[in-house]
Amino acid sequence: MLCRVCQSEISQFMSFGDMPIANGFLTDDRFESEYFFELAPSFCNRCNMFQLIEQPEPERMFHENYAFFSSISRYMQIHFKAFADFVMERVLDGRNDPFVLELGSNDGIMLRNFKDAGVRHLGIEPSSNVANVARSQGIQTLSEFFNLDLAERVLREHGQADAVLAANVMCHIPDINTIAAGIARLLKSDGILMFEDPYLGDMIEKTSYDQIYDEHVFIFSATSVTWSFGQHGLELIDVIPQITHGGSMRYVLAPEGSHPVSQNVNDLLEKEQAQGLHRKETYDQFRRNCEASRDALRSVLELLQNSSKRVVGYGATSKSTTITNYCELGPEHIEFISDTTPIKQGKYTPGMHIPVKPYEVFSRNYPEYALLFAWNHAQEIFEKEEGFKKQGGKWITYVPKVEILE
Ligand code: DWN
Ligand code: ZN
Repeated sequence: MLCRVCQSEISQFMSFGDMPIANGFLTDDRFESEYFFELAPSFCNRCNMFQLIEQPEPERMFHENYAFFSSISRYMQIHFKAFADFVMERVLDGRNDPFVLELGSNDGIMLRNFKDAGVRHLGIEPSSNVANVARSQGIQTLSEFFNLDLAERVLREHGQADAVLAANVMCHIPDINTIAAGIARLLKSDGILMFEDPYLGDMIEKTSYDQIYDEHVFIFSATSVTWSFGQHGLELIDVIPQITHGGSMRYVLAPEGSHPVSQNVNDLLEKEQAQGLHRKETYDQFRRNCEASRDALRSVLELLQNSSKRVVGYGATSKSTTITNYCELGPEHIEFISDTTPIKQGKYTPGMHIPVKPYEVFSRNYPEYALLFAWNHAQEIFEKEEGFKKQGGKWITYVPKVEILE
């Protein structure tokens, strides 16, 4: 297998085994024909990109029934308002009739802030159901996959972009060279590319291996972003850590030489060296950490199962598909998973087929334990689940370590 960035020979350093589509929540008549692939990560010694060996076809993951709606979290709405404000202040301020392009704009959670401010904008969102939500709110959205042809069309119809944005999107696109070339073509000579994604340093530090699933073909670091986008004349000029999704990084890039490079970039590159993100041994240790985490979580749930305790999952996240399948947790361990997303409710989780039920089923009859699959939203969830705790309910978490919270 060749690295998706630099075409060096790469091989997997571990396997999570056969995995279904992470967001492929399904009805029971689909169990027989469910699709599986081998989820196996790899690390390129040359360009330092952490990547999946195999990724299913994009159409299997992003389609008219895409199950994740960004606006489901109140905190994420606040986060994206702040992201948009940051772009308006740092990039758009003082520019004449600026144009903002967002890749993977989902239900318009970020672009709605530009729309409200009267800024020219366009979202590219291949999953048509979430794109339709954005359109219904007057947010300009095209429901297509981004590629060089589309970049040319956007250029013809809207002109060059002052800012190209992406949040939790860039790490989903396997053909990173085409994307980077397309963005380089679209950006004004003083334009800015900003994207944020789960950060490799956080994932390694916290053993949050549930960031690894079909959609996340890459887990970026400052080192790998410098390499991959540098090939296309885009320079990393700033990095800003984010607490979202359990530890993310916002990367700010610009046409080479057009902007000063912040000291933050060098500091983070040095930190990544010190953390050993370039060393094979780091990933061997990560594999051992994943195995230990899996064994610990299984033990806790088997113990609770043997003492007939009620355990319910909280948040049918994409991430939970990696956890339940890798740890082999099924309905015998987890009665159901509570989730507020209507399209997931009444269905079963991919692979392990745990029922997904509306939140009210959880709150009407609290279980003794709730396994927090949406651990990245812990603060928001703990705030609204005082009632569960008051009734003696206990949370089980597994990031950064498996524990029952007292
Ligand atoms: O990168 C991606 C991120 C941004 O979103 C995508 N590949 C897919 C998705 O990943 P995820 O499914 O792991 O994201 P979340 O935000 O951790 O999912 C939270 C899930 O939990 C949603 O299904 C909604 C649900 N939820 C809930 O039931 N009650 C969430 C909150 C905050 C709640 O209070
Ligand atoms: Zn490489």
